[in-house]
Amino acid sequence: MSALPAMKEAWPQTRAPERVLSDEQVAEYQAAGFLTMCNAFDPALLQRLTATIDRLWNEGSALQEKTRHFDLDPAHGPGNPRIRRISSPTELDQVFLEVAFDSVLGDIAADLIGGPVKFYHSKVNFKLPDGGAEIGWHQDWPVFPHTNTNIVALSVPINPSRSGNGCLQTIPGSHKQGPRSHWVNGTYALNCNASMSEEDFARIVDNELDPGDIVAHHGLAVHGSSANLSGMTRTTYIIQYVAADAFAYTAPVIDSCHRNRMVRGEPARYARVEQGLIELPPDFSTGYSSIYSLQKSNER
Ligand SMILES: O=C(O)CCC(=O)C(=O)O
Repeated sequence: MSALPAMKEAWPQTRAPERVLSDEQVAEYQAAGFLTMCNAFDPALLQRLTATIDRLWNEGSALQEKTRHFDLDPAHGPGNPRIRRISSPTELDQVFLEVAFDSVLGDIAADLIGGPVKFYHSKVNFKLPDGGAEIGWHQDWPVFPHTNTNIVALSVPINPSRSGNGCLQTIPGSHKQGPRSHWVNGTYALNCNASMSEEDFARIVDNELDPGDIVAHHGLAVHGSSANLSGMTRTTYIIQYVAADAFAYTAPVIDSCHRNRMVRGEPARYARVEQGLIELPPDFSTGYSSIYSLQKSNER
């Protein structure tokens, strides 16, 4: 793996947000809990990001067991590389930092959050071909609850993301219905499948995207994705941002040396606390395997 440059500690630095979304786009996000932005990502940066992910995939292909960064499918082996996720890629190559902190994504996050923004974590998800990696219905916030729910994930597709290869699916308006339980009979399921109603299923939106597009989803938006039934891996770089005044109650699911670094605006002086009873995830301080492993035994 390439080492992080010595300037890691000095960069990235926060900067003032630039308004990039229209009032209509922000209103759509607030109403639906997600927003698709077509051709919003810089093509040259996307090219560098794609080349770096390809390089990391090749480096990870030689691994025999999972590492802090590489989560491997049980079928992974020599001649059959099956990497499911690269966690915290911002620690592996500067291009991931540039995308998370220094690109339009930081401005989009600031527009959607409506103020100063912190980085929380990031990951590259590989949805492997031939039936790989169905992700059950879930909300992000209950997996890493913060003092308020003003958190947003931005997904950058690296290749076309379609219904047939397991694109992100969202339930419009679900973010307004509050947190759902991610436990089933005392076992942590990391999904809220049990809460899904007929009405939820009837409203599912398939967010079909091309490279260059971006999709944002709110931390309480119920989302998931089907198995990849195509012959090609579906790859997405996902960055989780949180409002500067939101502070985590629990250990991170994905550790990152960049966690809580400011992306846009100044650090908060006060935490904003939303009232309510918060269902906690298990104690992840001793490690989090991956959403794939944790959800494996649960039918969608
Ligand atoms: O990659 C996807 O389709 C969804 C990812 C997701 O929801 C997650 O990793 O929490």
